[in-house]
Amino acid sequence: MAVLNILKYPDPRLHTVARRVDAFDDRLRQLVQDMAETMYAAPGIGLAATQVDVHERVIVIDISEDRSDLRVFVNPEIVSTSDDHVRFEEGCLSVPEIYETVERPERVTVRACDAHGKSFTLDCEGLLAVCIQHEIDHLNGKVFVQHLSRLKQSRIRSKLVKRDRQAA
Ligand code: GNR
Ligand code: NI
Repeated sequence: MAVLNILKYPDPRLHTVARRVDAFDDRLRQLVQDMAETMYAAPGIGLAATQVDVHERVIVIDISEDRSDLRVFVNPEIVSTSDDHVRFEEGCLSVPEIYETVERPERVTVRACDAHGKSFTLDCEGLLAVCIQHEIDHLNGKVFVQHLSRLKQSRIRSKLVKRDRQAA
């Protein structure tokens, strides 16, 4: 088990499009374990492999109060989305201490595999729907700030670069 390093925006590696997983082996299950440990340590409610510089289509999510409901999504696909949209204030472990409102479909149906390659379909709404869409964006190389105006993106980028310089 290991807590992995999380890439921080504007790291260009966050814009890599992840490949599909084709081997449901022990290496994949170790990655899932390490991602779960990293998410719980952060702490966060979700983590995409992209954020730990592994460019494979793997997501972990736990939105439960007591952190006891780990969900694993390998090769997730959104198979349908609601016409209704909702606005939600999002944050991201790769964009520390920045919170901005993003509008997304209110409900999505996701098809994915678990860590053993067994496929399942899940109807998501509320926080789970927000989180799974945020994580699938990461796998497609998209960070949530890319849903904001160019001006807001450049302000966030400057703030994080400046903060990073001061930390160094
Ligand atoms: O921990 C997280 N919280 C969160 C809050 C609102 C909307 C999305 C999220 S996901 C985030 C963890 C993360 O960065 N996942 O990629
Ligand atoms: Ni994120």
